[in-house]
Amino acid sequence: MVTDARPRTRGLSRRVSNLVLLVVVLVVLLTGLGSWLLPPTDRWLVVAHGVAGLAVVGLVRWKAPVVRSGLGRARASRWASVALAVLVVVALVTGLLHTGGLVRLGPQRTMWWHVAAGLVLLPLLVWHALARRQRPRRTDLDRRLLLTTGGVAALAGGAWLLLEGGLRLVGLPGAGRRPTGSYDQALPQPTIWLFDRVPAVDPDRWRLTVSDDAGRRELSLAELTALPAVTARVVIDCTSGWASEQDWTGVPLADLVDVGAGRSVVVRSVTGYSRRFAPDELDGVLLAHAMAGEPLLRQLGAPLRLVVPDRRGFWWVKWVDAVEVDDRPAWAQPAFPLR
Ligand SMILES: Nc1nc2c(c(=O)[nH]1)N[C@H]1C(S)=C(S)[C@@H](COP(=O)(O)O)O[C@H]1N2
Ligand SMILES: [Mo]
Repeated sequence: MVTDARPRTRGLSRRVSNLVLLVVVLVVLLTGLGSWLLPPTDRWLVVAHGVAGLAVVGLVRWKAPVVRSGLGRARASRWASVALAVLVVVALVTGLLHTGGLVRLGPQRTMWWHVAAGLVLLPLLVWHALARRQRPRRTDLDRRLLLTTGGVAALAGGAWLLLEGGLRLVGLPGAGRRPTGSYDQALPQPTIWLFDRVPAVDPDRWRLTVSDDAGRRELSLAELTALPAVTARVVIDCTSGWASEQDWTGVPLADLVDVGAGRSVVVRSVTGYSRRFAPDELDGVLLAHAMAGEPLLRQLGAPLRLVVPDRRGFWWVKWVDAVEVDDRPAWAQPAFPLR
């Protein structure tokens, strides 16, 4: 055995541990946001998010001395670093509380605070990483780094298993959450993505405008509900941590428009909120006018909303009043709605 190849100290230099922490926090942010882009049956990015989050908890021990000496220096910008640290703690604590089963925290859902902390800390993190830049060196990638980060990853994975097992053992509600981490609710929770508003729609004057190669036509609510309808049991799973399985009744979107190959269909709300779909993404997509056999409630999208199996709630456009086919590709839209 080559004894002198063994690391002399177990820890890493401050510079390297700062870099490792930065990478892990970036992984946490990317897996969190990335999981919103996957079907709600996919678990792996959510698991990776949890494991990476627990790794951050483990890395606090390394960071503590760095924080201590940083606080000692009278830099004005240290308060921005303190704010970053507070936001990281808020994100970790709310993540754990949600995982345990505390779905509401004050005026908002626990997941709302978790996401808000994550989004606000992102620009602070970028600033912090640039202002306190630590240059990586090629020689950083040595055996010690590999062993230490491997150890941290293994510990974080173990902590994740303990946490999940503990939830089941104690019988906390978190044991029954969906692959996305969402909690089942008897009814969909009226949810606004960012800045949208519940509009006032008069169902008598409302029209659905459909435009594709066949031209442009308008349908009244009576005409729409007279079309052959499908009823399907589909789960809506919102990124704010709730889900609800319902029977939705509506007209298959693919029955209403003809989306040729290489084109896409944009589904617009009265409010301006919209989502775009490729022709091969229309399987099971409904323009629903009823839920549980009753016309939609105003806040849940009346008179017409989208039902999108396999997509998170933000794809389920509410208060739809236009469906348009054009030549743009389906990816010609922001990954997430901006309103
Ligand atoms: N026009 C519009 N549609 C929208 C939203 C919105 O803010 N505006 N929010 C989306 C989000 S984030 C979710 S989870 C679902 C929530 O549907 P619900 O309010 O019926 O529960 O609607 C989606 N459709
Ligand atoms: Mo949502």
